[in-house]
Amino acid sequence: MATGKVHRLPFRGRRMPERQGGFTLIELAFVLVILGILMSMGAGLVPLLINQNKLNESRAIVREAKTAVMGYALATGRLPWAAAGTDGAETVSRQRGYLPHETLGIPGTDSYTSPLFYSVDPYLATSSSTQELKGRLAELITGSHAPGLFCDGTNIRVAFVVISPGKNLETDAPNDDNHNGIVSQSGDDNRFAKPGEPQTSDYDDILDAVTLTYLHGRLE
Ligand SMILES: [Ca+2]
Ligand SMILES: [Ca+2]
Repeated sequence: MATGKVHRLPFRGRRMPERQGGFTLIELAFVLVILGILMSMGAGLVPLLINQNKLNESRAIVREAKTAVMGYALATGRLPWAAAGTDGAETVSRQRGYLPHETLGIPGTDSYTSPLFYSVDPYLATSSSTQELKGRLAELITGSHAPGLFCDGTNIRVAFVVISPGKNLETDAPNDDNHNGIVSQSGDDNRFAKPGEPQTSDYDDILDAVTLTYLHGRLE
């Protein structure tokens, strides 16, 4: 009996450290499977994060362009016309086209390197003082002068809109009515999407606008 105990103790003493210090093949396989799952989840997240980042960046660019147009109105007493070309030079009498970024002194492209687009109510591009601009806004608000620019059908009367074509690199309906991928003077009308319209497979434009009442409230 005594010799049996003597033999067992050293045997246990040898095996215990081996089991604590290493992994079995099953444990290793399990860890590798978990790692594989985590890595595939991470790889799937990267494009999603890049997409979201680009979307947020273009939203910020559009918002900054809107602020620059507001600044232009406060400084000059009128809104700029749209630009006929991507150089961004304001083109007199052009209601729809590219953002007049050169006139505003800001970049004219979004995070996808597409040009930004712009449309203005023409009645607000020919005033010559902030007082006159405010008076014209009041006329458009009361309807004594017919408004010339709308969002969400004709529900929202706006002073101007700024648009990024978004991820598909083309402006979508209702911003682009003739489906040529851009907002232009002919072929497109004065009705645009509601600001912040949800992104879908058919519509991924990023549009921001300033309403008549908001701009009226900002003027002295
Ligand atoms: Ca339209
Ligand atoms: Ca688009």
